[in-house]
Amino acid sequence: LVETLKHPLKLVRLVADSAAFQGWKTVDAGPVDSLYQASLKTKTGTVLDFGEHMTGYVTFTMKALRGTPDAPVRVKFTFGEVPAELATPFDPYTGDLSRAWLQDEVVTLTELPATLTIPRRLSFRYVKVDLLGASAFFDLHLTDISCRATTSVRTIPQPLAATTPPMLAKIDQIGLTTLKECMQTVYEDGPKRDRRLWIGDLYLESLANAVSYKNHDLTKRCLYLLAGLTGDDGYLNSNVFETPEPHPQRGAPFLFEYSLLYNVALKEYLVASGDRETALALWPLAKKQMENPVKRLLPNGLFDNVAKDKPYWWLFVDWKPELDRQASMQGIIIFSMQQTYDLAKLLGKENEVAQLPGLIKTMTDAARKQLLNPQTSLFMSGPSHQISYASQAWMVLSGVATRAEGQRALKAVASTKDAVRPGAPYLYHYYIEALLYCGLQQEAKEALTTYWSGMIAKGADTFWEVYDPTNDRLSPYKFFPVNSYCHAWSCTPVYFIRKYPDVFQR
Ligand code: RAM
Repeated sequence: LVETLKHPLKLVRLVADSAAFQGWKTVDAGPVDSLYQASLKTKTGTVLDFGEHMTGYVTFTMKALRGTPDAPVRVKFTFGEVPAELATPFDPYTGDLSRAWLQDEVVTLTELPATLTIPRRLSFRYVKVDLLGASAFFDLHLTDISCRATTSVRTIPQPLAATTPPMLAKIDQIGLTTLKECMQTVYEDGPKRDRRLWIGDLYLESLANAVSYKNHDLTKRCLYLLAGLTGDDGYLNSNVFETPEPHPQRGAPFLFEYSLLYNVALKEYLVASGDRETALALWPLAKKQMENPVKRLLPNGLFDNVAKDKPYWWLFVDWKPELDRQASMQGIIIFSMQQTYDLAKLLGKENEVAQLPGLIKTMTDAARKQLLNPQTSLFMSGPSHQISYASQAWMVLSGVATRAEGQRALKAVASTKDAVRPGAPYLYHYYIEALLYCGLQQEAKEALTTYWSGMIAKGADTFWEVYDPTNDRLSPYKFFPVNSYCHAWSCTPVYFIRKYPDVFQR
């Protein structure tokens, strides 16, 4: 990891503002020295602004100002990626992920002066300092606070063409920061939460990395880490941890589509790096993942996304509880089979997956026959014939729709009033990719610009895990401060802008 020492740039004040993201903004509140020189008793609640998002270890120094320290001092530091994290009370906690993800750290100092490093790695731009306990017989002040920030990024990506629209250049820059912060010793999903390697996030991060930082070794490391932790059944775990020793999240449900997307990530890695040796070594694992789709293939050629009599598989697609996943899963499976077959061809291994072309045909024909509504040009999903962005995107990316049909479906969904919209940037990525795939270049550029510039307008300096333009407080975890505000899967404008310069750089 590369380490950089960072210091706060200024003090800020939190101001409630219904027009600001999640109801809170910051305004300047003076130089950092005005905190360092004053008694902390008069400054409790002060917020320091480091001016940019960082991931790393925080060290501070506290000293006596007057009198003799005769008692312990207790301080609370609250770290936030966005202002509302500092202003929203964490308790009573209503979220369904661990309360401990929230970055409030209480420290007791038994003697002064003291210099202390908070053991936990933190991810933040802002930090609030609250004095929780001090003696009436002496005064104290914070005299220094800094962050040893880490990342595995060592290169500076190529500049964009001078013709790039300024907003797209800005989106690219924030995307790069987001990616850099998530690139630690693995591709983390978010440096605040969950701080681990998920296949879906790895796939998108490695796409963006391949056209920017080009740290192919990190991609290779992650592919091997996942491979080495495969379950006894030979199928991939959706997410793994590196420390204290590499291990998967045992007992977590099998996330079916992530196991398939591993193959796509491996293929993309081979194409980007030319590292055949790794691709050949991991090929048997990719081949193995291709055993699963047929296990839930119905006689009518559709994937059984309900499979009541079979063990539970998590079908993710997007953070959107109401989304019917039948059509999306059909598309993801076909897409991953095509990509796996392409990988096989690159490695001269087609004969080992000779079943794939036939399966692709069966599943494609079934989708065309049963999911496409020729009257509306839209793909339907599930018993309620649900219309969603997810279904259209995946029917396009899988090649189920012809180019012309794809254009019609993606145009139609945008004007379908009750269509289920994307819930998170993860699905937005596939939606943009689908627009490009079927030749809607201008629409792709507009959709990308509108969505990601929406976050910038709301103050983002890294892109978020969840973003719904109509609901700032949306959270899949029932408590928005626990959302991740620097999230891997949100960095992919970097990939689009750099991969398709003719569309995005002029
Ligand atoms: C969440 C994380 C991660 C994602 C999984 C499915 O825990 O946001 O990025 O891959 O869900």
